Amino acid sequence: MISSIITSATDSSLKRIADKVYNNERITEEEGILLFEKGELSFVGALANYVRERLHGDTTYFNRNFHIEPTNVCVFSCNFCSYSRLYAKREDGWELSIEQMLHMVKKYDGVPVTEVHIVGGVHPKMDLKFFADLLKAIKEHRPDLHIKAFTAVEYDYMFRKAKVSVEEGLKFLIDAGLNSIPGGGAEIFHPEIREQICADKVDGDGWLKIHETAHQLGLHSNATMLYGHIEKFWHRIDHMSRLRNLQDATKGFQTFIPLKFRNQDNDMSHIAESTVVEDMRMYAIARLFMDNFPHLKAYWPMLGRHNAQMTLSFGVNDIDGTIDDTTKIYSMAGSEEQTPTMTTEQLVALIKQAKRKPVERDTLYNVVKDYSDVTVAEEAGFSSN
Ligand code: V47
Ligand code: SF4
Repeated sequence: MISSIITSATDSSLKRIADKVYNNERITEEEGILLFEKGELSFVGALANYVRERLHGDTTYFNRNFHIEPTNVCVFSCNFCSYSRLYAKREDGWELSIEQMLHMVKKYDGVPVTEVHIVGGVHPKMDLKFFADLLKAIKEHRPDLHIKAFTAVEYDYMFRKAKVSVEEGLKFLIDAGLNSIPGGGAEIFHPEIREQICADKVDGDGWLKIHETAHQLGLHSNATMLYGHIEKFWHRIDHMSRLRNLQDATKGFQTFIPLKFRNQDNDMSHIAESTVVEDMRMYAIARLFMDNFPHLKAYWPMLGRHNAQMTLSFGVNDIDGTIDDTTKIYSMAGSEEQTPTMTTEQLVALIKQAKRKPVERDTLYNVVKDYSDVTVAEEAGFSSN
């Protein structure tokens, strides 16, 4: 199969890239850009699928988690954000107390979730101590629950406000119960784009520094990239290259998550969304370029479950979790997933329909349960209509 992909490439540079992928050699930034410019979906898709199967076979991970979004009030004003309400005019804003958030955690008592994902707007009154108290309260109630919390944007603001270094701040939160860091806030690192879409929050170097420090302290983290708006292909490669370089140094990243820009109700609504073909090419090229990232995730609440299912043939080996409708960030940005809920049975059915092997993982990719031989009840299964 792979040899026919290599020989099918008519362009000699593309053939050279296919050879490199086959021989497990790293592709350069120039080659990454060439893939975006010239690599047809069938070509990059087949190569990415080859890499995916070399790394993971048919295994497709998901996890059982739920989200807490402490607030949608935010001091920043990212142009692509449909979710935040400016601190200055807090109409429609919500601000949850520690008691309210603990109540959300308690709703999962007896439910076998393994992770809580906490992320929200940047509220000036929710400070380092508030969040440390929140983590402590959650751990006290449910010590085994993995807390994946706060983006580098939230950390940058809360640490600067508390006048502590990144290292001091992270250590403080680790002591309170923090277990890992999600990948949000990365957007596009290159200043040429960042200044146009999210000028006032932490810059690319600051984002990378926070993840580097977290890795040095023994935490794992994820990385995202917001694509499909005003960026050019080379900005995507620049972004992925910075992540790939940091990963060479720390090996602390687990998963790369390309996030498709959604254009509803934000200041970039005039920009058309990327096509499904472009989305699949994005995933495939990410799989080929990010050779030191063990996992590639499609976040189904944002992409839609049918397209997420398709990504499993284009390099993706993880489709996140059975999250319930506690996350608003994508429904507010125009995702077709207005109430993003999938039961474990539906997720398993979705993965099996794509002829892959569903495996429940915890946040650190330890296997919780292999669902290969579990028969999914038809009426609970995933409908492809
Ligand atoms: O950083 C905001 C994105 C991110 C829009 O680490 C938008 O496991 C598309 O990072 N269109 C936050 N995207 C969410 C996030 C995440 C999600 C799931 C799993 C993990 C993980 C991390 O949401 C933001 C931003 O890039 N976002 N607005 C929009 N209109
Ligand atoms: Fe605030 Fe995050 Fe929205 Fe930017 S993307 S405005 S930092 S909530």
